[in-house]
Amino acid sequence: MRTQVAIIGSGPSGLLLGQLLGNAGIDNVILDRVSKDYILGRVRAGVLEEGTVGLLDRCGVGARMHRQGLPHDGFSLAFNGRDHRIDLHGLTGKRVMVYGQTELTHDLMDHREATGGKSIYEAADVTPHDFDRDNPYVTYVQDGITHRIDCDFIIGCDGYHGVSRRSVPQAALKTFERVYPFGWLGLLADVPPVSHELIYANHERGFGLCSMRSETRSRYYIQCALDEKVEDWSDDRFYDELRRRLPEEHAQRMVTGPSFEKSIAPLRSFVAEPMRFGKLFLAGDAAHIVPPTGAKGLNLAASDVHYLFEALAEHYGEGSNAGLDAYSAKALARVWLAVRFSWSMTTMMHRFPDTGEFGQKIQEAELDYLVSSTAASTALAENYVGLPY
Ligand code: RFL
Ligand code: PHB
Repeated sequence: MRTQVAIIGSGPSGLLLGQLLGNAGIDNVILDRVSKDYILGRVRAGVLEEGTVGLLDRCGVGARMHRQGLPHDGFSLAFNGRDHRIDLHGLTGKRVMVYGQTELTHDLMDHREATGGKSIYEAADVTPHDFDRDNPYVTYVQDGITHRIDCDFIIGCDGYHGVSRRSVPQAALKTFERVYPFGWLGLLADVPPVSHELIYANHERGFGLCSMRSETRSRYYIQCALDEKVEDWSDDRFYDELRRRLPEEHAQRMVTGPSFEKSIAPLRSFVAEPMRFGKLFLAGDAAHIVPPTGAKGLNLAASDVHYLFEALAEHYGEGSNAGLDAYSAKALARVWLAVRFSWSMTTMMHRFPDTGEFGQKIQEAELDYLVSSTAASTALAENYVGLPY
């Protein structure tokens, strides 16, 4: 088989890029090692920046998001028994959209199928070859047979554990990493959210987050130790712990009900530089990971895809490689701003092993300053709604 662009990974980055390329008449194939249903079973991001919303509209897949998504004009920071609203719209003129990654992925998969895009699921041993030469290709195994796809470019959209980044010679790659000494235990339940906006809570027992997927579905998280087992957390134990970390007014109002998903995610900051090796380009989690506290992971994947699509369109449309040559530096500049923001939100909101009483007071003072200074609130809001690209 031959295509112009072979995309490894059918998560949000791969699907978004595939759709933009397809709409522009650039032939592409998406390969994923797991099935569509498996991908749609993962519960992940929930907050989309305006840039991400715009990109989905540009792809032609925004209709259901605009019908069912929840535009949010603000969120709350809770600490010291009270909560304080950050007026995103008032401070920046922008808002965010609460719409689950699962739904967004569903919309992109449906649209790809409807527009005749080629996707190969359950492809084993996907391997990029010869991306340092003129004629790269990808091989994969299906039903015991090895297949080959010749292409102009290979795009690694295969997440943190994917094969693309690992195929690059170690000496050509510099990585930066911070592993946090805790995780997030998340729960999904069909109960009305405790508040109509998100609440990020700092508490001496640890961080808590009240998010949602709709007006009837809540997504809640609590900071937990890395060695915790999901099986040890009954729904009741989870809700009790979350309530203890919230201001009284919210704790009392919380409606509880049986969960249908519960999982623990570790927290990490990670960046691999550069994001291009000859004819192989990395995008999204394949190149960088941020802790979810800033709600930036999926949104960074979208900005990478924006830069890469523009560069590929310029290559095929005008025969210029300027965009492709600039891709890594351009994407990394925005990546590092989001890495900094996610790290700083994580540091300010979580209980670390050495936080202690002094650290707790410092966090509360920082939060106090953030919510009482318009300059500080604006800086927070500007980062949260997404820096321009
Ligand atoms: P994905 O979604 O991981 O998709 C990668 C795809 O590649 C496939 N793959 C392979 N295919 C072929 N061969 C191989 N060897 C392969 N290895 C892997 C996988 O099967 C998969 O289908 O990466 P992508 O597309 O770059 O998207 C990134 C986002 O998924 C991620 O950044 C976000 O989910 C992060 N994130 C959040 N981001 C936000 O912007 N806002 C949020 O509110 C937010 N909340 C979150 C989050 C991530 C979380 N977890 C669980 C990590 C909350 C959580 C709890
Ligand atoms: C979510 O709804 O899953 C979510 C929202 C905000 C975050 C992280 C996760 O910062």
